[in-house]
Amino acid sequence: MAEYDPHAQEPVVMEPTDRYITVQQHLIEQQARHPTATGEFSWLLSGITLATKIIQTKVRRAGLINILGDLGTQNIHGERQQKLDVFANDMIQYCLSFRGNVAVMASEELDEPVVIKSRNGHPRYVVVFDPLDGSTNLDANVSVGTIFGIYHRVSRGPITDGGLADVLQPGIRQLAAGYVVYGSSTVLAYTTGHGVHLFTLDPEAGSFMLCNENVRIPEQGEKSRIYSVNEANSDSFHPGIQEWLRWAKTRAAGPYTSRYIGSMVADVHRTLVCGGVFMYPGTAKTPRGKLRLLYEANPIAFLLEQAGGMATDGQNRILEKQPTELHERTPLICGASRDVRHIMSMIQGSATAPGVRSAPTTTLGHAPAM
Ligand code: AHM
Ligand code: MG
Repeated sequence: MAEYDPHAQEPVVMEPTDRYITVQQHLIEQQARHPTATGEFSWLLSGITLATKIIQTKVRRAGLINILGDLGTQNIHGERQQKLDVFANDMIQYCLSFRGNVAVMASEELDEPVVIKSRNGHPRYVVVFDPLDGSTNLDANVSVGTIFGIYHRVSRGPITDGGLADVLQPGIRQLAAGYVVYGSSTVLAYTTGHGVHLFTLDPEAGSFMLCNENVRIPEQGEKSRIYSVNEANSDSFHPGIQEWLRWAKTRAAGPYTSRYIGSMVADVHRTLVCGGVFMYPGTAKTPRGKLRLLYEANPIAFLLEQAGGMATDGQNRILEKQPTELHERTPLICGASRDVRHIMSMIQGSATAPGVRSAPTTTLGHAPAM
C-alpha cells in the first residue's frame, strides 16, 4: 500500500524562469544589428503587445463578464461578430493609432482599410491583423489568438486611394509578423525575418518574457507526424490531398496522428512547436479555401518559413501571391517542409504514396478546389 502523509511533504516549489528578457528588449537587441534602425519599429510592436495584453484579460474573464456571445451584427464575410471580436479589433486599432507611425490598418473585422489621421507628416507603416482568430470557438473555451503582419507603406505623400495599394502587398514584403495565442498561457511568436522567437506573458510582471529563441519546426521523430485539417470536408478536397490523407493513415506512413482545434492560431502554434502540417484546402463550400490571404495566411507563412517550414496554396508559395482584394481567401497548406512538399507532390500528381491506389476523382461536380 502506498501511503501519502501531507504533513511530511515539502511544499511544491515552481522555479521561475531566470531569463527576464522582454519582447521589447529582444527586439531592440535585434535592431542593434541594423545601424539604420530608429527604434520606431519597436515602438509600433509595443502597441500590438499592449493591445494583446488587454485583450487577453478580457478573454480570461470572458465567462465572468458580459462579453461572450455575438453582437447581433455581421462582418464583411457575412459572419456573426462576437462581442470579443469587436472589442479586440477596437483595442488594436486604438493602441496602434496612438503610436504616430502607422499610416494604414486593415483587419478581418473592417470592411475597408482604415487610414490613420496623422499630426506629424506621413507615417511609414502598414499593419494588417485578424484581431481574434478562432472566435467562433469562444463559447467552448477554446484557445483563440491575434495575428498580425507589418509592412512599409508603398504609396508616397497623402493617401488618396483609401489605403488599398498599401495593404495589397505580397506577403514577402512583410517586415515582421506574429501572433499571440490566448491558450493555457498567453504566448507571443514574432519574426522580423531573423528567426522565430517565442515569449510567454508573465501575468505578474505584465511582460512577455523570452522562452524560446530561433524556434525550428521539428521534422524528425514519431511525435512530429501530425496532420491538422477539418477532415469532415475531405470528400471535396483535391484528389492529391485525399490521397495524402489516405497514405498518412497507413502503417508505412507511421502512421500520423490527427489534431484539429478549429482555431488556426492554436493549430499553427502546435504545428510550430510539435511539427506536422496544418491545412485548410478548397472545399465544395469554399472553393478558394476559407482563410484570408492578407491577415491570416501571410503572417503565418512568414513565421513558418522563418522556422524552416513552408506555406503554399498547393501550387504557389503563399508569400509570393499578389493580393487583388482586401479580404481575398486562399487555400493554405503549411508546416514542416517534409509534409508540405509531400502533399504538393501528390497534388501535382508527381508521386504516388507507396501501397496506396490513386485517389478517385471528385464526384461533387465542382472542379477540385486549389
Ligand atoms: P475566423 O477568423 O472567423 O475565426 O475563421 C477562421 C477560422 C480558423 O481559425 C480555423 O482554422 C477555421 O476558421 C476553422 O474552420 P472550420 O470550422 O470550417 O474547420
Ligand atoms: Mg481568423
